[in-house]
Amino acid sequence: MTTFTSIAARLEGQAIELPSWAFGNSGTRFKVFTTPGTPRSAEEKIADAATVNRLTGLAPTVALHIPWDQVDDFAALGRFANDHGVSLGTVNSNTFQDNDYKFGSLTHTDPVIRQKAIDHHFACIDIMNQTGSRDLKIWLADGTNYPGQGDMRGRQDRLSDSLQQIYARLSDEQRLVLEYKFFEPAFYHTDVPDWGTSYAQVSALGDKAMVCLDTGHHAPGTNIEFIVMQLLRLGKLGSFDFNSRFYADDDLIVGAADPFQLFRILVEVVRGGGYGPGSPVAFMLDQCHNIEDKIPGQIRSVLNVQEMTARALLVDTEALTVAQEAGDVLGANGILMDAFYTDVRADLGAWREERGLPADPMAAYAASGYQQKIAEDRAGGTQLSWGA
Ligand code: AOS
Ligand code: ZN
Ligand code: ZN
Repeated sequence: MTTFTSIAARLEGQAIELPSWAFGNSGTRFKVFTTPGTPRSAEEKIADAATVNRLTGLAPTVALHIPWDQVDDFAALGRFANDHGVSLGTVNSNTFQDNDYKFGSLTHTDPVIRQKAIDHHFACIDIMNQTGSRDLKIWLADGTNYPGQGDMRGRQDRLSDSLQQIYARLSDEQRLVLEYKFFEPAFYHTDVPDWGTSYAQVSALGDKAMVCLDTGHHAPGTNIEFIVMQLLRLGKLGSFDFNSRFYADDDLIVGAADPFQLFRILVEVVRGGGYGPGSPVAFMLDQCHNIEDKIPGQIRSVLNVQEMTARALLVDTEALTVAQEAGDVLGANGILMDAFYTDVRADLGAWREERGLPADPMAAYAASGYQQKIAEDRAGGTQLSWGA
């Protein structure tokens, strides 16, 4: 029997990076709704992220997106973050919002446009040098819409060359994580559609290049925990973009659509050494809050990850191994399900209080008056949106 008391210490130090863009307005191609108090600057996004961390103790870093978070002085932005009790984390590049990239970026046939995309990543690395960030995250919108539109092999070769040039700029302390996605905005093929392609590309680069797994970037029904297992086995799982989805890349609150899937993923993370001190796996959120308030949306998200991590740690691994090796199908399944069905919320509330955190961070946020204050204070100016 594994009890909450026996796993409590392992919850210490859990860190889930927040995406700066989660605090801006977002929506679909049909409508972007605005919310009172939405940040008008990178600093205001960081202040909101710091609020999530203050109430949960789970989110010590904020991911930047360039150029959405472009500022004159990134070192000063880093100090601003530190003053608010957080630090700047992963730098996300953007080669999907410029007209030049209509037919590709790091894969483009035109050497001038491809160089522009490479240079953008060099600029991101310069920013990382100022912020002290470890990870450069690359997600590409590159792909085609129609069979025959592009030479998939040539595009893969150019991607490889572009990534090599970017990789060569990294310091020994920095990493490149390459995210895959099987569709959207390209609909026939994308140039990094799956973990295998990302794995092949980053393996050719070297030890500092890893795969980023976004939980919303797979075909429905994909066994994501198998991919987690395999990448950990191969030593190439660098980071997660956590979110949840019902249909496509919905970017909903992690654990909202399918808590059991989140549990299964975290079981494999723990099993494969992807959790705890020294693990190379960075936990990040990649979400948008289109209709719900953004700060409590992020609080709920990190709490969901924490809760499911606790349940994953509760799996009685010794008993599970015995059942597996004995061919006890239902026994083994039952051991896993016992952990999944364990309600850890009261124990986690007490665990937080012991650490000077509110037992219920959602309630604490609602009672804090922060939402009303930002709604009043942030009158005037232009609210930021995903993509701005
Ligand atoms: C896009 O679908 C990817 O999930 C990206 O990681 C991310 O959402 C985008 O770069 C916005 O930051
Ligand atoms: Zn993502
Ligand atoms: Zn996505």
